[in-house]
Amino acid sequence: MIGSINGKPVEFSENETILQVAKRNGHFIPTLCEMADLDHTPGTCRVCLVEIQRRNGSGPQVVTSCNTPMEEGMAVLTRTPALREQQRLQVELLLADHNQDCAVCIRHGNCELQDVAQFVGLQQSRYHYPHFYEQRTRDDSSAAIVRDMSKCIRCLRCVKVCREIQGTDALVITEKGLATEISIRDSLPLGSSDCVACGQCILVCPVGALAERDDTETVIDYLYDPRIVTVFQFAPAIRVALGEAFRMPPGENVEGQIVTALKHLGADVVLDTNFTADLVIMEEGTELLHRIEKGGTLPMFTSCCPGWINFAEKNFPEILPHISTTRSPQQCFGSMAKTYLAEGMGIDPKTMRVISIMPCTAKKEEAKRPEFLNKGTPDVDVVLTTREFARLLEREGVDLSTLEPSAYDNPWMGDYTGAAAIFGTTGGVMEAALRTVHKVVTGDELEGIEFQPVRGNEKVREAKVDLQNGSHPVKVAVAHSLKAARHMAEMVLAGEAPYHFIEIMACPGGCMGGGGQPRSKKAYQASWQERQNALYAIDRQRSVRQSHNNPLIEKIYDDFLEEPNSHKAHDLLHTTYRK
Ligand code: HC0
Ligand code: SF4
Repeated sequence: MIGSINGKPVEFSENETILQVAKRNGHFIPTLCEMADLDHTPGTCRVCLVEIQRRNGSGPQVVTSCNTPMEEGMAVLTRTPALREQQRLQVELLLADHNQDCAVCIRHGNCELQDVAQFVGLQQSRYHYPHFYEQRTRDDSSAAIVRDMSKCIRCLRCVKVCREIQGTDALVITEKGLATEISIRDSLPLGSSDCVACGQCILVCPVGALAERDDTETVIDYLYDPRIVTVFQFAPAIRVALGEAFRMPPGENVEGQIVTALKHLGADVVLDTNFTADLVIMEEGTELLHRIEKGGTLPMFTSCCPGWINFAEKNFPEILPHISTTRSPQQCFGSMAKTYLAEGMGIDPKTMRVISIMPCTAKKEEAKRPEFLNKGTPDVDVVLTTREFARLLEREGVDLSTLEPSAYDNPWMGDYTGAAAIFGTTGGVMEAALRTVHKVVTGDELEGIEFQPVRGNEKVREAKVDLQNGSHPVKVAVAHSLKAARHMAEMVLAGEAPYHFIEIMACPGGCMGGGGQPRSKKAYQASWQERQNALYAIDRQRSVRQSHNNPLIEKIYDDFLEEPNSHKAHDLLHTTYRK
């Protein structure tokens, strides 16, 4: 089919919207509520206006391009004086009941409403009615996420993600017209609602209405205090995403630059969550084999994703015995730092502050769980998301893209294997575990190392691992997104899940798609593929690719933990769940 945009012929297929055709042909139309890869075109922001003339001569007519289909012979104009005037007025109306505290907003400089205000050339905001937005909710009851409805433009993207991707459905639309607000189901505060703190809604929020709780100030306090020894860890998925916040190509591995940047900020010790990912494989793999051999509760679920743990505790308490008792790598790092590392380096744990950089908002809540307090002190003192870390670096004048990489300066918890690196993608924890379980059961390394059947991006994947002697064929499944997790949990409870081991990651894509990662203005899952490719590339480049072959893992068991699942390991590396 053929039409025209701005006088240029365009080809299109049936059911394509004007916006889709325009984008494909390089005609820019500003949008605020639309999000293509979420299939979200509510038409509520009314910024994507275009002028159309139909083949039958009707028009000109102004329509929203995101939800108007392109038609045979249709002539579309995206830039006319009348349109500019209407778009400008529309943006002014959006700003009229919007809290305009832009200079102190967490989204300052990265806000899509600021972008459209620039696009329409707004030089002053003629209408501003604080009494409309001042009555709206500001909810900071969650340890992970702050909701400020005085900034909400009611694009409904968050409702869509929470309902259709996560199946959590914690957010609802209340009231009508000017009073419309995104609220929490059953009028609960966010912190005590069905919300699991996954942060996926933040990734799609175009403004500062949904954001991570900002803990950068606490980290700066620690860095500036000479009495405090700061120990930093950063997660597998950080190194392949942080560069995006500094205009580097998606998927660029900036691990060495992160070490340099942290040293520049005055960090005392910089180590890697990947080390404790290897440790988790030893503990979780051993636990799985014990459950299989001794008739324990099966299938066993992975336990490292705190969004999943929150979800299971809130929705499926009967399933908690199925979840591995092994703490997440973040928490194992915290407890090892304040015992093993403190002892080894001669640091008083009372003066030590463990600071995590995580792609995840739920990790902030995880660190505050009472189970992870040791004599009232948390094992992990503060968690920054990738976005907060980028802001911290900007505040301190550090441009990551200009730094030379450096190596870890500490022999204790800084080396890791390829198995640990892939924890950051869906399927990675499972693949890492299978590499080790295979060796433990058969005495041989998994042939070819890589286990392709658990790779990919389908929401649920399953595989069978032949452990050669045939006595332990292990059936596994991988699920990502909470909608897929719900499906798995229901299957297990119905006795219909023929698996031994199930990996669950709350965020689509796993941690690389975490709710704390740099967000894109263009798409919900913009640089997934590049991040995932980069994690697999790191794995291929490591000289050691199985957790059990990490010499520092052998050392920590020899010197400190005795053996996987020992009493000491249970005290320091395992946990319980809340019914
Ligand atoms: Fe993940 Fe993790 S892999 S949850 O996705 O297991 O956040 O990157 O740090 O803890 O290692 C997140 C990422 C981690 C943990 C690890 C696990
Ligand atoms: Fe829903 Fe996750 Fe946002 Fe909570 S954090 S409201 S569960 S999308």
